[in-house]
Order: sequence, then structure tokens, then C-alpha cells
Amino acid sequence: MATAYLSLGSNLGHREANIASALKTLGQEARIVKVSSLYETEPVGYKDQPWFLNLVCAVETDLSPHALLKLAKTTEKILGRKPTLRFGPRLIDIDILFYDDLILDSPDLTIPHSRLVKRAFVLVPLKEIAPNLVHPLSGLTIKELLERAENLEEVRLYSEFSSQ
Ligand code: PH2
Ligand code: MG
Ligand code: MG
Repeated sequence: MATAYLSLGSNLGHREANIASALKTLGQEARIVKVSSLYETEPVGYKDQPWFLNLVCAVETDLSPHALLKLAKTTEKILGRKPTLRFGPRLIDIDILFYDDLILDSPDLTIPHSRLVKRAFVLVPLKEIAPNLVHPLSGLTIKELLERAENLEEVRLYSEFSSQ
């Protein structure tokens, strides 16, 4: 059994409902053990798009990293995500952040997620549910990564996540 951390984000349609149904779909195949609050976050990358709602969750699973990636992609598809611009607006985005302390660099999957150390929309919710989790490449905890990160985008607490 592995513990993985996932990041969920939405900036199109009913953002909160999109995240709620993504969690529900994921929860049919993996055991969701922790869910952070929801945060409203300034878009990173392509600026001219609506603000996102983001949260992170922890799952316990027997799925391999690639099987978990497949579950994330299938869930995005079930929710109706269409291929769009890289970093552009999306109904739902589900990314794998960590998978135990695995370090993996394959063409379609990099773990830990390569940009997470620079992103407040990941680090802030992650700090809420796993402040002492160690990033296996840097050896730093989430709390330390957040203290060291610079030029972070704006992140506002939106609500506790309650529609489970
Ligand atoms: N996802 C992106 C690009 N930019 N910005 C915010 N605030 N939240 C996201 O989830 C996000 C983003 C690409 O996946
Ligand atoms: Mg993403
Ligand atoms: Mg993605």
C-alpha cells in the first residue's frame, strides 16, 4: 500500500462541483484519507484566465504510479475535460505530487511533480495536511519549502472542503 498526494484544480464551470465530483470518482478506486481546504488561487503561467480553486488530497492505494496516473486521466475525461492549452483554463486537472518517497522520471510521469516547489497553490494546501512530509529530492519538508519559495502567486482560503 502506498500513500500518494494529488493536486486538484479547476477554473472553468462550477469549480467547486468539479472538484467534488473528481474526488468522488477518485474515491471509487483509491482510499482518500485526507483532503485540504479549498483555496482560490491566482493563475500561474498563462495569466489571462479565471482564478482557480485548488486543493490537495492524500490517497492510500495499491495502484502503481502509472495506474494512478491513468485513474487521474480517466477521471478528468469522465468530468468532460477537453484537451486545451498547456497551463490554460481547464474544468479539472489532477496531478500526482508524491508517491511515497518515490523518485521517478519517465516520459509521461515525473514524481515528485517537477513544479510543485514553486507553486503556492500546491504548497499552501499541502502544508495544511502534511507540513512535515519530506520532499525526497530536496530533503526539505513542505513547511521548509514554503518558507524558502519566492515570488509566489496569491492564494486565499476559500472554504473548508465539506461536500463529501
Ligand atoms: N494549473 C496549471 C497552470 N496554472 N494556476 C493555478 N493557480 N492553479 C492551477 O491548478 C494551475 C495554474 C496547469 O496545470
Ligand atoms: Mg497541472
Ligand atoms: Mg495535469
